[in-house]
Amino acid sequence: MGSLKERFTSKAEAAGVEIRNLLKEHGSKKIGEVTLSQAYQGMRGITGLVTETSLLDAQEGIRFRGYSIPELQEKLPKAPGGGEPLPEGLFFLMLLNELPADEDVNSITSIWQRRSHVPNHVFATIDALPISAHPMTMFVTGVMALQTESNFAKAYSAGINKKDYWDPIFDDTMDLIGRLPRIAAYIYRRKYRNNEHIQPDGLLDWAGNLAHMMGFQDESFKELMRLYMTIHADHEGGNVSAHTTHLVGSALSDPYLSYAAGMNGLAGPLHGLANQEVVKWIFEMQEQLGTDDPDKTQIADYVQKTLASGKVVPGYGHAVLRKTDPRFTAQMEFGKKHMPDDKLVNTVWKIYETVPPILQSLGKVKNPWPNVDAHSGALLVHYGLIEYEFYTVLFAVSRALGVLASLCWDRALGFPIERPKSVTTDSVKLWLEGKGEIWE
Ligand code: CMX
Repeated sequence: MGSLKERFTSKAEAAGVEIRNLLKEHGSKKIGEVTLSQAYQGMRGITGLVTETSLLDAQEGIRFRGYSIPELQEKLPKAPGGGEPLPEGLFFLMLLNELPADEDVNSITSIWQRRSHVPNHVFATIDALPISAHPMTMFVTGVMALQTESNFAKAYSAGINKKDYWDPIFDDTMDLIGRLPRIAAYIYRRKYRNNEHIQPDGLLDWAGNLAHMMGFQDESFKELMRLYMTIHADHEGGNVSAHTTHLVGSALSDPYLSYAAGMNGLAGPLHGLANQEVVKWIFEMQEQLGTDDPDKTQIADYVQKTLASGKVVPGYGHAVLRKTDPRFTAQMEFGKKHMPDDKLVNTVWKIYETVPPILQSLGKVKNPWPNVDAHSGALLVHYGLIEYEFYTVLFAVSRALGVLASLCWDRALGFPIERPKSVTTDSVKLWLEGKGEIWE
């Protein structure tokens, strides 16, 4: 069997040989062309990255190492008596490309438990921020303070051989993931619960413990956290948070620095902050309409007002997906099972029936369907987690699983520093006039 680390290194060595051979034989084959519009408009559709942990299909949605979300819900180990997958299992799958057995998942739970200690200076650093600071600001500040613990940074400074980089990167990954629930819960309790903190429960799984330390003891909330932490973990490599973590890591910045950089990207409203924006937008709608149970005509009017004021409808649209996000559907199923009569959850479902035709009618929105963020907040509100500014922190804790598993692969496969070519508009104009190549 071997330890997780031994199993990872033997998989990575084999994959490294396979990739070297593949590149020897096919390295000069073209996988696409780049248009001028793509260079100016967000590099949409350019295939230029390798990310092993998951792959996004525009029609079907995300697959983690080939498995869809419903398949993961069926195949990954669950907590005793639970029905949702344990995120430990997804991490194992992303890291090793293998479905875990129960004992694999239990072993990861205990590794993360053992490595969950957060030094006091991290809490002191968070405490130095005003209570009004956004939870994501506190979160990345906490992660940055934790960087003092990086094994990789110390090993690099001591002169580690480049073929061994992956080893302390792997250790940092396990340490950091183990510590994140503590940091997230600390921020929640500091900002919203009078600074009254709850110690971890050594018998709980990673997501269950996060719920517990935040103060949510309801078993179905713990189930929600297991599902939430699983479905938000990864969305292939090109999204802002994954790409940033990978890019910064390519400079051999350690996992703390790389992950914090990625999470600064997640904190943008067009990316992970959209989950808070959705609930804020619905609360504002309720206030303006004077009802917590708006009908579809009222919702349609409110959507038109949002668009007329030059804002996006949060939770809708995607740069790659072209159908309803299966992460939205998984949360909808959870809602139907656990809270079918919840008014806010029902409003989210009415919005789902109302928004797509309106966005479609604009003629420019490429994907009028809901993404993951359209649903997540309403489920949290149901359990009393109404402080929507905190939601992106939960997304960030989950996203660590995917981006850090990928970072382990990046270093194990020896990927070089990332450095695409950029051009200036003057150089483009000269090229269009036939006066030189665009890359000169
Ligand atoms: N509401 C209103 N307009 C929208 C829209 C929405 N939900 N989604 C896209 N559009 C608009 C764009 O703003 C753009 O308008 P302009 O040409 O006037 O600039 C036009 O439609 C074309 O955009 P697109 O090609 O369909 O979408 P992009 O790939 O550029 O952007 C995304 C994708 C997600 C940023 C965009 O759909 C959006 O802003 N959605 C709302 C925010 C959101 O939910 N983000 C979370 C995404 C998931 C995640 O990362 O967590």
